[in-house]
Amino acid sequence: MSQGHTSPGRGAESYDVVVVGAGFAGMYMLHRLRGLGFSARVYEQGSGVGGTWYWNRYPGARCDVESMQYSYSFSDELQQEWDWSERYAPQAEILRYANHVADRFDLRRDIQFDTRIESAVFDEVTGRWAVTTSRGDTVQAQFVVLATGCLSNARKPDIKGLETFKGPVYHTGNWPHEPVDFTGLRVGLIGTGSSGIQSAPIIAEQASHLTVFQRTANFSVPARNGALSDEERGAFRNNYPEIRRFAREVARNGIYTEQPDRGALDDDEETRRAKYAARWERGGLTFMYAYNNLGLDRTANDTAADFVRGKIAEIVNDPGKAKLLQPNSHPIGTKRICVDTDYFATFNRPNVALVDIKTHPIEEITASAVRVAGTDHEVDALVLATGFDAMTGSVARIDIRGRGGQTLNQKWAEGPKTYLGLMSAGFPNLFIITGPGSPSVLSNMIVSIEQHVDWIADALGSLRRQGLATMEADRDAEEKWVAHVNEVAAGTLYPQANSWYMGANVPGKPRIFMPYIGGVGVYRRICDEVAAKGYEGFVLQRADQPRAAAS
Ligand code: N01
Repeated sequence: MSQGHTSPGRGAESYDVVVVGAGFAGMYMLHRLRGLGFSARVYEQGSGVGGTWYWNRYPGARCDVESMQYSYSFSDELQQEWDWSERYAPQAEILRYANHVADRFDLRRDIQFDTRIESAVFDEVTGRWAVTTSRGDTVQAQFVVLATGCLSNARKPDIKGLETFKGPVYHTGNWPHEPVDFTGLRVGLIGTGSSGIQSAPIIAEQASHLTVFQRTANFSVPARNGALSDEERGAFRNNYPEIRRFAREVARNGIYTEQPDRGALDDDEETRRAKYAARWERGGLTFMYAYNNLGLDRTANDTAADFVRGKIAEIVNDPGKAKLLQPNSHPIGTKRICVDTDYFATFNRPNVALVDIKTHPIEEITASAVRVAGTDHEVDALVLATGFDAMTGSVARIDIRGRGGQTLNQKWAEGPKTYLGLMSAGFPNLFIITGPGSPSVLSNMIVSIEQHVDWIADALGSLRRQGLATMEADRDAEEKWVAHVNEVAAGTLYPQANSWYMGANVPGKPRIFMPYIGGVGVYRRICDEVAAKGYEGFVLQRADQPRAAAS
């Protein structure tokens, strides 16, 4: 393996590693690779770092994991010096943090911005990848790491007439970089997932009128956001070693919080309500950690769902609107639970309307209105909070060709297949960070990102020490892992929801539960054991060995 950049010059660059994406995953991957002396180049389609936080600038965008935990742990100096202002930092602050990290670790000199990766083709003779960019350059690399993000491919809905709308149309996942002013405008908002639920209250304050078009009512709990005090920051900073250890090794979802030791049906009604009420008051995602069987047992789940439905009825004055806002189509938590500030109360405002598009789907969008059940809802601007082609969408946009010219899209036509979510058989030296088959979107993403980056960095270092040239998932190991991922998911309530975890939000996408639901601690132990056993389930080869495909 070469060290340092080699052969500069247009069209002739060659690196040890090409990293695709300069979000939190790509930035940390670059930092680790540099530390190991690998030459690396990061390509980023945006004009700056930050990935999802670079694109998702919609009003009200903030993280739903507390910032003291949604932050890198790899540098103690970094986590001690950065001051988060609020419990859940707003998007602009998270983006400032990403830029601070890029500057502090001098990352920018190896990142090429405004450049998409169009294709990556594996050459079985040389054992290297040819990676082509949107600028027409082709670079060579021994390894490719996809740090493309799980929720990066914003999806416009296929609604008749959308292109005929005369006003501006915004997508929450691809928001303009200039401020958008809705003052005096009638705004239509389509979509009531996390993005719609975060943005509705802010848009309602600004616009003259907001119409929310709801297909599926969603469960949401209050964020209880607020300024962080020095004491609160200190409580984390002074205990970071234990908090980070717990998040990595014990918590299922990578978040430090008390773990429930009993099921919902082990308590009587009164105790249960008190526990839910306490969690509701505290706010945040960990509402679902009131009991340990809410994701497993429908009767237990119903108790939490009923509690939230009751809260919606308490908050929303109009009983008709309240009923429409109460989710009934899926167990609570099986679609990503939302965390909001005043979402349900927004429907008490006189300038906010709710339109049910489940019973009567949108017929069409005209030049100035959204037509539902024969009624034209006149709007001046449209906000699409319609989500993403999640987990596989960004990977699918790259033409990736492995052994025998097979494309990754062909291989994944029936659903993504990976070993540990890290590699896919037939695609040597191609790694995916937080890919399908790993805990990924079911966890605090930064915990999972750091785990994957460290594992990949260690693997590359190990290959180099042993003089090995390629690493590839074994097909048997991959099949067993895919079966295990499905089996664990089938034991939960998650597959009951039409969620983006299942690919259900994209017409024609195979319905497979994509992330690994076994928990980040369990998953980390599996990955560590695999590495300790000499990368069991992976085929490792020297450059001079015959390049037989993995069994
Ligand atoms: O997207 P979504 P999102 N016609 O897919 C509706 C993370 N995130 O951007 O449910 C009409 O959840 C769709 O309806 P339905 C977080 O992990 C985090 O909101 O398919 N409606 C749904 O209501 C989150 O889960 C944060 O019936 C259509 C909505 O659009 C993930 O990103 C903030 C439609 C899409 O909801 C995605 O969230 C934001 C159509 N044709 C996002 N197509 C935080 O950290 C779709 N919909 C807080």
